[in-house]
Amino acid sequence: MSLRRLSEATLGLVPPHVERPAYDRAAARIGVVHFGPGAFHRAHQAWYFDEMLKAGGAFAVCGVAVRSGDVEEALAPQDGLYTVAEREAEPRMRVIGAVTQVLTAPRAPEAVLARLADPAVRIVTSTVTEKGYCLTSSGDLDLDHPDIRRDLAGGNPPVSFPGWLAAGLAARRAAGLPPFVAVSCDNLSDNGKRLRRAILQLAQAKGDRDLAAWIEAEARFPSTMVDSITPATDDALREKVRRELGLEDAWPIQRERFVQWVVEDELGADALAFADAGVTLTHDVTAFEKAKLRLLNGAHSTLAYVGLWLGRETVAHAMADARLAGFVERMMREDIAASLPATPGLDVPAYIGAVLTRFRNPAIAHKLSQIAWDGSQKLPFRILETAAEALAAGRPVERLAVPIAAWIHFIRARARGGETILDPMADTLLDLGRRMDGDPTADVAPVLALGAVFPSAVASAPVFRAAVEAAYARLATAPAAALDA
Ligand code: CS2
Repeated sequence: MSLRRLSEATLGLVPPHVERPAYDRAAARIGVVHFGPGAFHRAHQAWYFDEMLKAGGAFAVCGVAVRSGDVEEALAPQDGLYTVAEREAEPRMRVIGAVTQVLTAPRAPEAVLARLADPAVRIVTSTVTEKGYCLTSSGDLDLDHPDIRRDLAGGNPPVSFPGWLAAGLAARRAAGLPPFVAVSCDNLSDNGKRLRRAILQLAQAKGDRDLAAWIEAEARFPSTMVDSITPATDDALREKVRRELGLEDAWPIQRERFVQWVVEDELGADALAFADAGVTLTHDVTAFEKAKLRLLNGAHSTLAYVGLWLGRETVAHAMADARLAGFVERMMREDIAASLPATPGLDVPAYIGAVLTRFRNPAIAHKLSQIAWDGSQKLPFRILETAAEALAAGRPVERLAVPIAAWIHFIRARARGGETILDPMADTLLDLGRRMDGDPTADVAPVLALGAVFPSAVASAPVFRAAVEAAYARLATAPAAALDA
């Protein structure tokens, strides 16, 4: 029997044990534009905005997909409604109502621009992943990036995320409005500073000095740390939600119950609403960002590449391998923790314990292959910054070299299997992978030479190279023993 679809019209049919918006959605004005309304946004920021709406706040969200129309197609027939399923021993579901509009930028560019220039819009959040910022490895805007080139050569409508943000700010300036606050929610260290630099460089490269000066003087780009483990939606989840709601939801989201958002305190009048919804506002977000990126995401990427090499499928499955779990824990407690400054309010050993417990959550099937996407974009923030600091301080890098060695094996295995890699550098990586023959020196050198991934201080350090080669060799011949380091 085909079920009715979740929407405003069927919301009343949602069973009482599933929380649903009790506020007046029609009266909620859009105060936030969000770029990249994928699973993570809907699990995280949209949930926080739902909390704010519940408390009487005014932050309905307009989601803007920069490229694909998938989200609009799934959510428009549902009036923006979707389910968040918390996967825990005691599961819970909630229908989120905060997203009241979804636009696909290439289909409706004028509507996107109008939203960005709407006086009621005060905040623009983003989850466009690392690659969406179009940066070089040194953190500058990549002026050779094809999307940035298009935006510089006319760019109407823009194609890149920085292009959209700059166009939105230009439209506000032209209309005599204050800028929106741009809140990056991606896993990049100093995400706010990086975004600001990218937008300023874009305005300058366009020759618009007045816009650049205005942005520099007026616009705020708080940095943030975002956290909630959100495995990709699968059919099993759709089925679960269907049974629980008695309605069809084309794109429900699943995540763990834990959710955290730390935002640099630059939100002005809106800070209170955020704080009331459980957002931590701080003047020192860097320490939280670093801890999360290096410990949680660094451990995640390590579990992904080493775990896949050992034939494991999910994070919990990888954590069930005592040797691998022990290795990751030592890496976190000894190597990564040493790179984190003491910060009031951040108990690093306790944080590590909590992260490891979250990784073991048996109710979550978080695929290692999902975490393995975009290694070229993720590893610099997750592992290589830690390695660079360890090298500079004379600390050991043997363990930090293991995820890099496992990534190289991953590239080689995918290339040999004729498979693809989800990564903006896939062509280059697969090309290297096809030439690898298992010899550590020959296989490792061209990967470390990828300047877009490896900072030169890391690539040129003989101890790091030797450590990656040794780990690469050990993973091939005695994988379990490689983890005893
Ligand atoms: C993961 C993250 O897919 C990945 O690379 O490491 O998405 C991770 O689950 C989140 O950052 C947790 O907040």
